[in-house]
Amino acid sequence: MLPTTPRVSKVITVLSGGVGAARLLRALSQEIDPRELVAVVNVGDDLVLHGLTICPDLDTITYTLAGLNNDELGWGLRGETWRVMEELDALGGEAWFRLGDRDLATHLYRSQRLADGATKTEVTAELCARHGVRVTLLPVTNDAVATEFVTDEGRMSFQEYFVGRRHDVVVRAIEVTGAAAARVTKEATAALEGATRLVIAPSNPLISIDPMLQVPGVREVLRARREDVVAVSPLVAGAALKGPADRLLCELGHDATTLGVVDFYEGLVGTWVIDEADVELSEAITSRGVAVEVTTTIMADPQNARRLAKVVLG
Ligand code: FO1
Repeated sequence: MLPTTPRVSKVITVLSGGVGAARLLRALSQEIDPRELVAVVNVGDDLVLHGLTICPDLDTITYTLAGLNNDELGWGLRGETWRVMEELDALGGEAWFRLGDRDLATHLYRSQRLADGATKTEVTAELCARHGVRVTLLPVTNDAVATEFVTDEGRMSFQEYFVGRRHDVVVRAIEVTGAAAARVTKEATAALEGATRLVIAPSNPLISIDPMLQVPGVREVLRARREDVVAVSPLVAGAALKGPADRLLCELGHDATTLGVVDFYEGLVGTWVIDEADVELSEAITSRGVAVEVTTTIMADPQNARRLAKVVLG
């Protein structure tokens, strides 16, 4: 099943990582026809484990839009059971990256379809269709891309750092292997070039959005369409709501504030949406020639999420 460009006149394309993007997409899909929404999704966190291809960001968004997400964990399916992991642990297998019994079906399905010759784009469309997700989800590339960390304790894969070490190790550099040679898919290119508005989700700039910007062609489209690009800051008063964005920004020499994120995306964004807690940064941001909208960016409360969606949609 090939994903088709949505048959609607307006398309909003959202560059997306995991949880923050999933929540924003859910709120946006309550404001507009979900068929008008496309998520171009990071694949730098993807891994092969037990011979299975696992795509955490694609799955987090799919499960969230299908209403099946596990809110407590922030990943995986709600009402999950862990019998396979318990057995695997008892066998002395690799059970540190926990795959729930039901979640495993997604990875089995994807891995078999990939082995059959389907692309990640096609498999994503199939999984979305099965779950009744009407937002179009597009992996940025079908090629292998892996975000890796150069740390004080050696080089680590994404999930070794993120889950294995709970992102509690000093990072010296982030490298996205395969990105320079990866080809952005034709579907993602069409979604980026044809959208009426491009949105950068409040995902981690360094490990969710930048791996996509490193795929040749993506950054260039954003730069050319800067006036149509709206970005939501992932930081509130200098802190990330989830994950290590603030810590990583600091460790890699950026300012761990919304202003630091604005500078990180220099030349790519026309309008910034920032949290009320950061209102005092508005002047500094506009002085960089960028428009600013101030609202609540914390989406835990559905009312706030919808308010944010309205601001993003302008
Ligand atoms: N995150 C964890 O903190 N621990 C896990 O065991 C874990 C398993 C897991 C399985 C499937 C999946 O799609 C995601 C999973 N995550 C887990 C989340 C994931 O590692 C990260 O949150 C993302 O990669 C960061 O966006």
